[in-house]
Order: sequence, then structure tokens, then C-alpha cells
Amino acid sequence: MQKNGKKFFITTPIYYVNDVPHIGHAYTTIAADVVSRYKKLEGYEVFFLTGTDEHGQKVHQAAKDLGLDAQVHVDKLNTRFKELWVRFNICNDDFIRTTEERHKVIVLDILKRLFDKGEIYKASYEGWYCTPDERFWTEKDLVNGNCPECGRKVEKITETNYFFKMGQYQDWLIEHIKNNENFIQPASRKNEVLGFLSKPLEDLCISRPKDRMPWGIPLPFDDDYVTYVWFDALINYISTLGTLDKIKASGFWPADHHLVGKDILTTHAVYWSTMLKSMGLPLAKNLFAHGWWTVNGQKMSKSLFNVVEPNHLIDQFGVDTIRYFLMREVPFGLDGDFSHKALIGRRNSDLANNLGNLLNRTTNMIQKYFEGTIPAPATSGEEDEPLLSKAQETVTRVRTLYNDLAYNKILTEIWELVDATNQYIVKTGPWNLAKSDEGKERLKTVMHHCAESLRTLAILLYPFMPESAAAMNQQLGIDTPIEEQGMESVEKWGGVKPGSKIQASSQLFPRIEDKEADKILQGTQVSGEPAKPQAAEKKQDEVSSEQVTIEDFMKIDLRTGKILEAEKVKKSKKLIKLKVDIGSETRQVLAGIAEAYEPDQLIGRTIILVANLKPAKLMGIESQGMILAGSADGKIILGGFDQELPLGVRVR
Ligand code: ME8
Repeated sequence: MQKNGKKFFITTPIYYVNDVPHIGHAYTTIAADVVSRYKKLEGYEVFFLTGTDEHGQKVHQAAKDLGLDAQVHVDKLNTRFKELWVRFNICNDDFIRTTEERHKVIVLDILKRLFDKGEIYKASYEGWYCTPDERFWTEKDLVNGNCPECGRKVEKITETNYFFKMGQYQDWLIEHIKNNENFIQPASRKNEVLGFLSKPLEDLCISRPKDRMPWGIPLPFDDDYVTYVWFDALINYISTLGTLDKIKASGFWPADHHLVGKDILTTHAVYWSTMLKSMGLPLAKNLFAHGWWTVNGQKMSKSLFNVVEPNHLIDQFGVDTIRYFLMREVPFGLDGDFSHKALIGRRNSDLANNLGNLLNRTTNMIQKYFEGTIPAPATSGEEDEPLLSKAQETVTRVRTLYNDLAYNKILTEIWELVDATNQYIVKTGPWNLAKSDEGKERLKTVMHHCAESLRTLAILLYPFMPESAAAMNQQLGIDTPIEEQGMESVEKWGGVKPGSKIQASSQLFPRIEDKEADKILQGTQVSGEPAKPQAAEKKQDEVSSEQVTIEDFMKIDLRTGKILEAEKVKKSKKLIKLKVDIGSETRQVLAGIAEAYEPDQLIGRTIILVANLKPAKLMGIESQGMILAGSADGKIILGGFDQELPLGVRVR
């Protein structure tokens, strides 16, 4: 593949490490990965940056809640992001952490330069502060007295702080946005930013007094303050490249795309743009603000428990099904709802039925009619031309659609080629052609075209589903990896080599059968949380290789309790009904321990109760918790303590 000598720089937000990553973070990162991979196929030298935002109040608070030193906390949590990106096959070229020295020195250098230039000044300030968003608002910004961004309560704060002279750039910024049509996409978001800029633009408070919030980069000109987390974080997009001289020399700045969620568009469009202007650097070419995912209709956020845990989803569905679903289901820029039902639907119809089937039937027929060797085309027919021109049309359209990051339209186009190829098979009827010598000549062409269409599809799909595309390439017996074939190889039809040997393999996208689908859906119905992966169930007796965070563990409320009453449940061999005192209340609990304990043995025992387990009915009787026990060789033994503890004590 020819390199085109051009550079391309794309970024995701750097994510807060106040909690573990969720599917919303994966969404932006996968979207950036798709474009990176595509641009590489086009011959660009790509630089794809992601990372973690490790300073500020949110992160400080999260560490405090866990009783951890902030640095220890961020060192631990950033790996959760890194590991997830490996699982999702994210090909980022750098992962920047704002607590790294290489980032801090650049932030300090920029602050010093701007201070020396008179772009930063000290003043006393009274304003409304939204702690979760870490932003100051003026009275007029508030909506019904609350934060205009997140709707939460704000508190009045009077403080002396340092300010960046952001307001002076208002008119210039409005002009820039108006003159550069693609600077902010989608257009609706651009209008929102212009709306925001129609009110007077205040200067930006860029410091926090250390005695209120110590977790940040100390200001180089006043040790009593740390840098405001956004001023620090936004600089990641250039600190990755080094000093100002290096940034200019790198050829990667200005960035081609900053991908962000709509929640952080203003900070990028307004804070970051004015910061760059004051530093004398050009603005990024494009800010794309995508929409917001909800889960089963509910708002997803790290502080809510209805988060879709991406590792569980990967265990259940595989990486490429999730990458495909996220990019296909919702137009980039609009909000979407993540539902397991829709995910299963996409997997079964688009991936298993359409694409998977096309691959299977093609490789099977080449196996059957040509002993697994891709034939050279022989006699042409009138059905060929529509397929060939469809493929060329698809390549052209896909290339254009990447300019607008129209992922779902790109995939729709690609699936039109999948459909056209399936129809080509129906129209040409290989099974009939195979019946005569003349037909067999024609069959060579038909099978060649099907293989070529699949090769083209593999290349077009590679940015979205790299693993599956590589598997398709391999099944077609092609030795050259997709990365080396590049987009130029699909500009012309016929790249698949006659004589290549088909590598038969298992189905790429097995259907999720109804029974399995029901099981998955049942596990996600109530809270929107994913079902436990089956692999974990099978390995009950092994130490789980899946790690949970301390936060996950702390969601389980374990309490000491005393068994007051115990009686066997009629018609059940295993169940005993218990009355358990946990200090603040008495619970009715069913335990499957009747084969191990007589009711009388249990009364007066101190046990450990899972106190926040959702009540469930067993044999028509409600159980309001679960008591902990272990078992070996089929013998059940209740958990307990070697000394008495008061009732209702939290067990950790
Ligand atoms: O804002 N739907 O970090 P953050 C879609 N550190 N995307 C979502 C999402 C959802 N429900 N939830 C999160 C920060 N995202 C700052 C950024 S950049 C210099 C500093 C994605 O951890 C989306 O990209 O809160 C959103 O903008 C980002 O995660 C916010 O991540």
C-alpha cells in the first residue's frame, strides 16, 4: 500500500478516573478507532490519542471515598481504561495521563507563558459553583437556580482566584465558527455553541485554592493554588506532542478531529479554542460532538448503577458485534438507547444472516465446486455488471461519508453491497450452473466475483470490525493483511487472486438462538445491568480471573444477623425459612441448607446476610436476603465469626 505522505491526528476526550469505564466511553473511543484504521488504509500517517483525566475534584473525591491516596487511586483506575481498550482492539498511538510528568511540564510552561503575557490575572470572584461539573456559573447562566449543564444544585462561592482572559476572544471565536463551516459538527451543535456565545463571555477561572481542592498541578506563579482541571486536561491534546516547538514541527497539529460527547462541547469549543488562540496555535480542524447513550431508556452515568459493563458485553457477544452495533445503531451526533434486544437483533439479522451467510455460502460453494480454489473468471454474464458497479459505488460513497463521520450511513452502504452480492448469488444460481459444462465455465466467474466482493467487504469492514475482517481475509486464502492492501486495492475490481485456497473455518457470527437470547434478556430486564457471563457460571469453583473493583464490592451490603427462628419449608428438601435479626429490622430469609442443618441447630447463630439483595420468591415465599455459606464435597457450612459481633454490623 502506498503511503500518501499526509498526517492525520484524532483524539477522544481523556476520561475521568473517578470510576471504571462504561459503554459511553467505549463509544467515543471505538468511533475514533474506526476513523484511525480507515485513514491508515488510505495511506495516512495517523496519530490517535486517548487517555485519562486524573486531577480535579471528582477524582479527588472518589479517592477520598475509598480511603485511598489520590495518586494510588488514579494509578489503579487508569489501567481499567487501558485494559478495556486492548480488549476492544483500540489501536491508539498514545495514552496520556494528566498526572504524568511529560504532561505536567507542558501545562506549567503554558501557564507561565500566558501569565507572563498578561493573559492571566488574579481577582476576587463571587459565583455559583457546580461541584460535579467543576464549573463556575454566573447568576444569569443558571436555569431555575440550578446548573445549566447538568441541572444539579449549585453553591455560592466567594474566592480569590486566577482568571484567563477568555472574554476578549468572544467576537473572534464567533467569526471563526461562522467562517469554518465544519469546525463544529453536527450543525445543530454548532448553533448551540453560537447560542452560548450570544451572551457575554466571561473570563475563565483557572485556579482552585489548594485548601479547598489540593489535587491538581500547582500554579507555577502561586503555590497556594492548583490548576483548574479543565485548563489542565485540555492541554493533553498538545502535551502529547511535546513543547510548543515540537508541536509545530510534528506536523500533527492542528488535530483533524476532536471527538467528544455533547456534554463537553462547550468546554472544547470555547475554553480550548480561546486557550489555543492565546497560545498562538491554530484551532483543531473539527470538533464532532456525538450524542448520548441511555441504557434501556435510563440515563447512563458512572454515578448510576445501570451502567452497561463493557467487559461483560464483550464476554457475551464478542468485540466486533459490540463495535458494529454502536456504530450502526444510531447516527453519530444523535442520542441512542442501548438495548440488549436491539443488539441481539443486529447480530442475528445483519451479522449472522446477511454477512455471515454470504461468507459461508461462498466459501462452501468454492469448496464444493472448485475443491476450495478460487477460480479465475471465465465467461461473463449480464448479472455481473450491476454487482461490479455497486461495489465501485460503495467504495466511492464510503470514502465521502467518512468526511462527515457518518458511521451508520457507511455501514448501511456496506450492507447494500452485502445484499447485492447475496442477490447476485440468487440470480446466477450457482447450483444450476454446476449441472452443465457450459454452466461450470460461467460458475467460475460467479464464484470469483463473490470472492472479490467478500474481499472488498473485508477491507471496507476492517475499520469497524478488525478481527472479523481479518478472519474473512484469511478464509478467502489471502496472505496479504488488510492493513497492507489498503483502500487503493478496492479502487479496482479483481484483486482476489485466482488459485488462492479457501480456509474453511467456523461461523464468524453464530446466531444467538431464542433460548440464549431469552436468558440474556432476562438478566438485563430489571436494572439494565448485563447478565453474568456464562463463563463465570461454569467456573464456580475456580478463583475468578475477573477482577472487581472495591467500588463494585462495596455495592454489596453484608451485615451481621442473628437467627431468631428456623423452620423447614413444606414440600422442599433443601429450604429452611429463617427469621433473622439484623439490628435495625428482622428479615425473613430462605436458605438452601436443610440437608446440612436441623432448624434447632440454627437458632441463636450469628450469620452474615446479604442485606441489599433484591427480594425473590422461592416456592411462593419471599426471601429478603441471602446468608453466606461455603460448601465442600456437597457439605454446606455457614459463614460466621470467631467472636461475637453486635447485630447489623457491616461486614467488609
Ligand atoms: O468529561 N453516551 O470525562 P468523562 C455517550 N474528563 N458518550 C458518553 C456517555 C454516554 N452516556 N458517557 C460518557 C470528561 N461518554 C473529561 C473530559 S477532555 C479534555 C476531558 C463519553 O469521563 C463522551 O465522549 O466524564 C463524553 O464526552 C465523555 O465520555 C465524558 O467522559
